[in-house]
Parts: sequence; C-alpha cells; structure tokens
Amino acid sequence: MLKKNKTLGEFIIENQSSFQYSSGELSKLINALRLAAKVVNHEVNKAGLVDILGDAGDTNIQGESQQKLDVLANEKFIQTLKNREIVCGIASEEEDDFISINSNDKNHQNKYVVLIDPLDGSSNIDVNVSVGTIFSIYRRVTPVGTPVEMKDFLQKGSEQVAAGYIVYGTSTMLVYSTGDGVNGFTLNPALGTFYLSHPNMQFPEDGKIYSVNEGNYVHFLQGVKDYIKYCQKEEGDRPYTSRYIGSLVSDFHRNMIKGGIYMYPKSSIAENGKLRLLYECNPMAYLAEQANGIASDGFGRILEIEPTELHQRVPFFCGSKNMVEKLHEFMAKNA
Ligand code: P6P
Repeated sequence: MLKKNKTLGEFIIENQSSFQYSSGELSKLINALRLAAKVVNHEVNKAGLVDILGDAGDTNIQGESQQKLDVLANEKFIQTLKNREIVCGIASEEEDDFISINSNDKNHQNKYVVLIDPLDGSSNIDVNVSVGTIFSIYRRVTPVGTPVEMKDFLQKGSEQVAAGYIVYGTSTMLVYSTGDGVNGFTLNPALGTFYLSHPNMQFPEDGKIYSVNEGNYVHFLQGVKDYIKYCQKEEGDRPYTSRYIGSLVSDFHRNMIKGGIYMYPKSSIAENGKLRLLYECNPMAYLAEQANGIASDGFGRILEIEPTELHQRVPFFCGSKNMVEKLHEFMAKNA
C-alpha cells in the first residue's frame, strides 16, 4: 500500500528503479511536466482577473479559435521540455507539425518524444469550468543521433512508456502512469508541492454514470443510440446518471473515481468523432487500461490503432470494464 502525503518528487525517485528504462531521463521528463503544470495552473487560476481571456485572434490546425491560455499553455510546456534537454521532439494540438528539438546541439542524443494537448476543454475557460493538460510519452524509434522523424510520433498507443493528465479543477491534480498503475497527486498551492493523494487509482468494474453529448444523439450510430436508451431504462440499477462537463480530463477523472463511461462516438456530422488519437485518446486509453478500465473505438482497443496522421480523430469509448463491454454488445448487434 502506497503511503499518502509523499511528494511527487519523492515518489519519482523511489519508483525510478522500477521503471524498465530507468536512466533517470524519464524522471527528469516527469519533473519538467510537473514544473510546467504549476506555471499553467497559476495562469489558469487567475484567468478571470487579467485580460488573458478571449481569442488570441489566431486559429489552430483544428480551425478552432485559439484562446490566449491555449497559446500560453502550449508555449510553457514546450519551453519547459526544451530547457530540460530530455526530449528529441514534441507534437502538440496547437502545432500544425511536430517540433524537432536538438537543444544545445547535443546531436539529437535525447531518447523521448512527447505528444501533448496543452489545454484540453479550453472553451470552458471563459465560463470557469475545469480544463486539463494531457501528455503521452514514447521512446523514439529512429536512431539516436539523428533528427526526429514523423514515425517517432506515429506509434501505436501500446508503445507508450508513460502518459498522464493535469486537471485544473477545484484542486489541481497530476495523474500519471509509467506502466505500473495510476497515481494521483494533488497540488498544495501554498507550497507549490504535489502530494500523493490518490494512490493506485482504479476504475470500478461497474458504474452508474454515462458521459456523452446527447445533443448529437440523432446523429449517432444505432448501437450508440441503443446503449444510451439502455442507460436511461428503468430496470435493475438503472436509469444511470448523465454527467457531461465538456472537458475530457474532468469527465474521465470523475468516472475513474466513481465508475462510469465516457463516449465521444463518430456520427453523421463527425465521421471519425472529435477526439484526437495521439494526444487525447491514446494517453487516456493507456491510463484507463492501467486502472483496469477499457478504452475502445467501439469495436477494438484504442491502443492497437496504427496511427496514420498527427491530428487524426477516432471514436472514443472509455471507462468501467462492464459498462464498455455492454456498449460493445450493442455496437456488435448493429455492426
Ligand atoms: P463537444 C474539448 O474540446 C474536448 O476535446 C473534450 O475535452 C470534451 O470532452 C469534448 O471536446 C467536448 O466536445 O462537442 O461535446 O462540445
């Protein structure tokens, strides 16, 4: 049983040796993300107080108007990772292409690539609803000593060596895994220190919460419609409760603690759904499986999908094992 009140720094040091690639570099990487999380948290928490809200007047590759906090979070995470000279490349939702990093001309000796959604759910910022950062970490597959290539980023989710998120909510938490379970750390803002508050997080096998944007109901596949009606039917422990924040990290986090399923299906208006495979679905799927949950595209494991593009979208169903398996039954009936 992990002792609570341990700091994130102590936890990283104590668990470094258990990590199969324990060369200390991954620990430095997690520490870099920890620092950036504190900086972004500070900005997110004061967003309502200074003229940092509103559009930055630019749009990202998604065609979405970039909130200034989006831009700031993106810059902070990229700069912090660059400064620590640990990664050889970064891909971000806010960047059209990946960024090759060869800090101080170290001749591309760094081994890791990071893919990041610096501020997911940013449309919630102006209405003071929680948002999050999502990160995914791989070892490069091209030779060390050469510039990073697209294939270093287009790896299956099952190849991730670590993944996690920061949720900027009523409290700020960093939740991550390096392949040995999921642990949650809560920031004490007075001290600027993350403390182990949620050791060994696990999805309950069952749950009573379903999370989906029901405004898109008429556009869903029949299997999804049938599952939503199943959730709403008076029978056994149903109807379930519908909870949808519009922020993947927050919905995922609540469902992991209480039990539930999050769905962003494809539809007649979003042929591959909305969520991005590489820096939203893969890291959340890695965490879900590490927490004894399931993450699928409605038919197969998210982590087995062979990526083809940096910003590709996939349908996403994730959460408590028995709930996702029940969804699969409805999808199979209507396949
Ligand atoms: P919709 C935020 O933009 C996001 O990527 C997820 O965090 C969230 O769950 C989803 O999109 C919300 O999308 O179409 O329901 O508003």
